[in-house]
Amino acid sequence: MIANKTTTNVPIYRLRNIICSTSTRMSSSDYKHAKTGKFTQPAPVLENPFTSDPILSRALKRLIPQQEFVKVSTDLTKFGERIVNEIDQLGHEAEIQPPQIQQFDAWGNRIDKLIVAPAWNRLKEISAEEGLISIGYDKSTDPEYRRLHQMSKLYMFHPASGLVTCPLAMTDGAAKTIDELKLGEKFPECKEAFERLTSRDPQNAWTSGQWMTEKGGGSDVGGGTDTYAEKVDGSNYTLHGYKWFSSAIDADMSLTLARSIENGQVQTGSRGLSLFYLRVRNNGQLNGLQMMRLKNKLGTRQLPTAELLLDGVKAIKVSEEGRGVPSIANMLNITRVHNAIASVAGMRRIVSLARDYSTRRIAFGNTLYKWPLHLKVLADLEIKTRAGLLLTLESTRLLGKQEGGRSSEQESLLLRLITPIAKLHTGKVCVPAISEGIECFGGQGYIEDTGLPGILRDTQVTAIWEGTTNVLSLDVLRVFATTKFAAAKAFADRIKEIISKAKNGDEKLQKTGEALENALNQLLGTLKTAQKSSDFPQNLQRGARDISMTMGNIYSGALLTEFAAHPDAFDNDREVAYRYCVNQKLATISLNSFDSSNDSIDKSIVFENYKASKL
Ligand code: MFK
Repeated sequence: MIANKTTTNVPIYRLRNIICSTSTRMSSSDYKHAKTGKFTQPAPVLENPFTSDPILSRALKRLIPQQEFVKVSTDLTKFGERIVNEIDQLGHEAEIQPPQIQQFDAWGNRIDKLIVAPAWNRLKEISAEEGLISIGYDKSTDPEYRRLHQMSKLYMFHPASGLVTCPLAMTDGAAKTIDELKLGEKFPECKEAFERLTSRDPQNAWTSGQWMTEKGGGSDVGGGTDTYAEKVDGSNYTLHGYKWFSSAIDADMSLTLARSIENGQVQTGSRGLSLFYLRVRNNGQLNGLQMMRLKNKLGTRQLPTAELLLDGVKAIKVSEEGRGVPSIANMLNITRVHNAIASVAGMRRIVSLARDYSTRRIAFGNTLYKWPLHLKVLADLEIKTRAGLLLTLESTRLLGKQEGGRSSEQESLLLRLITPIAKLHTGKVCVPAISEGIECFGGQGYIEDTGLPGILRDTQVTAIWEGTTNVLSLDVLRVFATTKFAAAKAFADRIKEIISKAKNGDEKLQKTGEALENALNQLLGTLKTAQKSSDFPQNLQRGARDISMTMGNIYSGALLTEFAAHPDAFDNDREVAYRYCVNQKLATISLNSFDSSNDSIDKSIVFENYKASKL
């Protein structure tokens, strides 16, 4: 605590307690320690990510029936110990031994040998053993709850996984696509693939790639895909093209998009794309592709991401002609949930380490956590992390309900809407939050071998991967349009249901509910007015991000409120919900968001002092 300012005359900006200013006797044996190096700092200690998480276990207990919960919680506790004692070290080893490609042998033969860290391979084996994909498809468990089990496990695993969670996301997405489109019934290759993608046997298990991105377009897939498919016979094709960002190229198979050539013609745009299944290797040899180079990335350096030349890849067309984008959307909607998990998991990791460090590090005569200024930063981070976790668990809950065949119409609409919102909101919030968390370690946060900078580097991608914030905001508008705003109504109904729970609570909870209600009214009112504008629906595009972020804020705040309104809630839960909803502006939307007269002003601001002749 800051010492009594009036009696000690310590200025307000000085943290040191006056007691520390007294002189201390030093013997020569004390200061000679300098020569033998007593200069160490306390390192933060990783705790079991399940048992040390303030809300995960309590949240799952409310979402999963008792009998299932006991099994899930036993598995997660055990897995948490394995993370601390084994997996985290492997993740670190994967980080410091990034992958390489050896393209030629000594004699000039093209070999394209991918070299990955032994730890990377071990982490993939552990993923299979632990059922990180298979849990989501395990027919012996209740389908409604297995996604909650799986995603909680991935949330714990992600920060320790050396980014093996990336291929796991794509593997899950591929399994889901095969399952959803019943590809196993049509193609024996896909039946085998599904069994292997969801296998717990490391010797048998496969991972999948998701090759969508080309030089012409990461976001604009329809406009930018220049991979062509030449028919061999039936559904068999050869693919010719160049994939610009292909994550985890040590995959066994991939799903990809290409344009079929029919009578020497191809159809341009999104409607010309079909979905193809391919094996990366046939009989140990690369299947008509070359690894051109590994990407030199800001982060995720553990992950072998490459440019691939597809030069006669044997592939099977698994979608109807021209239905590639809606088919691969099955994959996207799963990998986007994984992406949200990764964003929140990164936040949880840094908050957990910063919390521990604050009990060990002494500065200005006190352990860090005793300084209110530091504690407040940690509390703010903790609140954001809880909000992100609940939002992600909500999308997981809804996914489980749908897969279990128990979704109401409202819940199906909500799932479609919350998937892009959870992805974009957590992806956007986690970067500054993790940056703040890094700062909690002072200079040590900037030192590579503490392992801390990697957390920040690896998180920046979650705002970009699987669709940038703007692309995901446009997906929210796509959901509005395709459901004729029924999804927006489902959202409003869900929030109102939570607000009514808050109204029955104590004074703090009531105020929290009022803040939510005000924000919801502002969102709905603004949307309604925007719909009456003569340039509707084009005007919505300008405000897409404000709409999506506002919805993310409101949904997160509502979920914290619902958590706090539960009969078993703690005082802290009510305080957290209150602070999230009352102490910040949830609705960042206004009519200004949609006003197209701002376009020319934006342009003028952005391009001031720029070579105007270029525009
Ligand atoms: C640890 C975490 C790891 C995370 C994963 C790591 C791996 C990362 C690897 C990658 O980053 S892979 C690259 C990811 N790329 C993207 O996410 C692409 C981003 N761009 C988009 O999402 C665009 O919005 C999109 C390509 C989908 C736009 O395509 P279109 O064809 O211009 O959209 P259009 O015409 O609106 O929709 C075509 C059809 O698809 C429509 O169906 P119908 O034809 O039946 O009407 C849409 O309704 C449907 N659709 C589009 N998005 C959908 C969807 N359906 C369901 N869900 C969606 N999300």
